[in-house]
Amino acid sequence: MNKADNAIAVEVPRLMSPEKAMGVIEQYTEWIDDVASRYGVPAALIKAILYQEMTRMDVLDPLADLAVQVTPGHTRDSSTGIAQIFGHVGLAAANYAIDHELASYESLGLDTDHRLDAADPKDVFRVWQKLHDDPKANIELATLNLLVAADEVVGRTDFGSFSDDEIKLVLTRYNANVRHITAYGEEAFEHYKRFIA
Ligand SMILES: [Ca+2]
Repeated sequence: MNKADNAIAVEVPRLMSPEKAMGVIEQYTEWIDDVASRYGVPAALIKAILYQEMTRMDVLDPLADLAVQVTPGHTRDSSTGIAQIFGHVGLAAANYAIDHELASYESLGLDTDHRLDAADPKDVFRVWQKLHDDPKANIELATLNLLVAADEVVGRTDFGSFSDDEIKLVLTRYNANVRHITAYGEEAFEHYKRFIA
């Protein structure tokens, strides 16, 4: 589901309280610091996305995940796991890491004997399943997706040099395929500042 136009989702109960989301972030804080330093993405940016996505999950999210699992050939996709990543987005992030020699399929826990292909439902489902089952992989691919987003909307990945608006654009791009700052980007930026402090 695209949370950018969640006119329906607003009415359904959320799955996680802010306190629960903070608890999950606390639980994975060492791993977040690990992937942050490995890929040069600020830990606060990763935490902002995790907080934003977890607190926006609602009862429809597990239903969409179930639909992916029961669809013949797994030809459906859904945003899944604590960073709410689509299989095809995680796959693109993995391939970005491979192409930039930042990681290998093996190091990402994606056992494959061929280059993963977004046009192949089996490959997309392979990544989706990892995203769904493994919170650490979900966090790592979310981090790589922030790199992909920065590269795409800012044209650089040296986050230390980013203006506030550039950070907001990256946070926005994580959620929607647009080039202007959205309410999501503004909100996630407030969490980013909170996690930096
Ligand atoms: Ca979802």
